[in-house]
Amino acid sequence: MSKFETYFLMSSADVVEYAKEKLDLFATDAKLECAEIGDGNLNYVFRVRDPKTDTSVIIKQAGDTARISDDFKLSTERIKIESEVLQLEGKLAPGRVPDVYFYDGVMNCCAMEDLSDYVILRQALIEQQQFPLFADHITTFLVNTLLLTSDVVLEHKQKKQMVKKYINPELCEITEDLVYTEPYQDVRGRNELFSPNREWIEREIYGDTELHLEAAKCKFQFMNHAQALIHGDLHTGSVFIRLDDTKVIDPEFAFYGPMGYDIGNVIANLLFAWAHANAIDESRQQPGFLAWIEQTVVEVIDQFKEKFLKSWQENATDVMAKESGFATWYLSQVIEDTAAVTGLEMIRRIVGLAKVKDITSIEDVEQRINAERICLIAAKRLIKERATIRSGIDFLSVFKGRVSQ
Ligand code: SR1
Ligand code: MG
Repeated sequence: MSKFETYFLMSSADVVEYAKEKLDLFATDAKLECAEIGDGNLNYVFRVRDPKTDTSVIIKQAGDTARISDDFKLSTERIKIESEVLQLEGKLAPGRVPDVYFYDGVMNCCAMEDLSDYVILRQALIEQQQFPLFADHITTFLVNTLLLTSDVVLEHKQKKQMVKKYINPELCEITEDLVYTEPYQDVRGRNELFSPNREWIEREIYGDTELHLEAAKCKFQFMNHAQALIHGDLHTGSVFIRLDDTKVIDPEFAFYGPMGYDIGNVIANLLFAWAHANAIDESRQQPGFLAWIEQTVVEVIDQFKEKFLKSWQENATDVMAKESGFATWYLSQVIEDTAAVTGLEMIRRIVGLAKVKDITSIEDVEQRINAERICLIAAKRLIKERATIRSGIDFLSVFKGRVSQ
C-alpha cells in the first residue's frame, strides 16, 4: 500500500518518493534533488529536480494551518481551488499562468510547471529591475480572467454555478479580517505596528472614523459583489516574471468578488516597490526605476480600461449590457473599486498582520517612517476620494501628492 493514501504533511524526502510514484517525469532510479522553496504565508512549495536530465517540477502542498500563524485553521481544499482556477485562467489568458499537471485530493497537493528561470516580481522590484512588458501582460490577464467570467459575458445560470463552485469562505474570511477589519479595529491584537511610527498610525488610521466608515462600505462590497472570478491575492509575490514573460501564480484566494480587488492589489504593490526604491540611498538608486514604476502604474490602469472596453465590444452577450453608455459606467465603477482597494491594500500591508518586505526591509528608521507615511496618506485619499479617480494619471497624482509636500 502506498504511504500517500492518507494525508500527512510531507518532508522533502517524502516529496521525492511522491514524485517518483505519482509522476511520469522521473526514472525510478533517478537521484532527485528536492528543496522546500515556499516563501508565502500559507503553503509548502517543493522543487523536485533530476540533475541528470534537468527535468523539474513544483509540488505544492497545503497544511491545515497557515505557515504565518497557527491562528489560521484552514481547509486543505484550497489547493483544489488553486489548481482548478489556474487551469481555467490558462484557458482564458493563454500563457499567463503555469501549466498544472495534476491535483491530488488525498495529499492536498498539486504538481505544476517549474518556473525556475523566472523570479518573483516583488524581489525583482526590490532589486530595482524593470520589466517593460509587465503592464501589457498583467492587463491582458486581468481583462480576460475578470470580464470573461462575469455576467456581462457568461450565460447567467452558468455564472451562478461558477459562483457556487468557487465559494471559498475560509480564505475570504482571512481577507475580510486582515484587509477589511484589523487595520482599523485591531480586534485580535496582532497588528504589531512599526514602533517609531506607532503614535502617528494610531492617530491617522485607528483614529480616523471617516476612514473606518469608508472601509466598512468597501468590506461589504467585497463580501457581496459576486462580479467575476477574481484571483483574490494578486500582489507582486503572486507573479513570476522574466524580461519576456509574466506568469500569475497562487490563486488560492479565488472566489466571485469585485474585479477592482485584483487590479487594486497590483497597483498597491507596485507603489510599495516605488516606496522601497525611494527610501534607499540615492547612490544605490537605479536610474529610471522610479519613473518606470510610475509609468507602469499609469499603463496598468489605462491599458486595463482600453482592453476592457475592446473585449466588452467583442464578447458581451447580455442584451442590456449592450445599452449605449453601460460599459463605460460599469468600468467607472470597477476603477472606483480599484482605487479603494489600492488604498486598503496599502494600509493593511503596513498596519496589519501580513506586512510586505518592500517596507519592512527599509533599514533606516527615518526612511521607513517616511515610506510608511507616504503610502498611508496616499491610501487614505485613494479610499476617501475613490469616486473622483478615473485614470492612471489620477492614481499617480494622488500618490505623488504626498511626495512633493
Ligand atoms: C494568513 S495569510 C496572510 C496573507 O497572505 C496571503 O498571501 C494573503 O495576502 C493573506 O492576506
Ligand atoms: Mg499566495
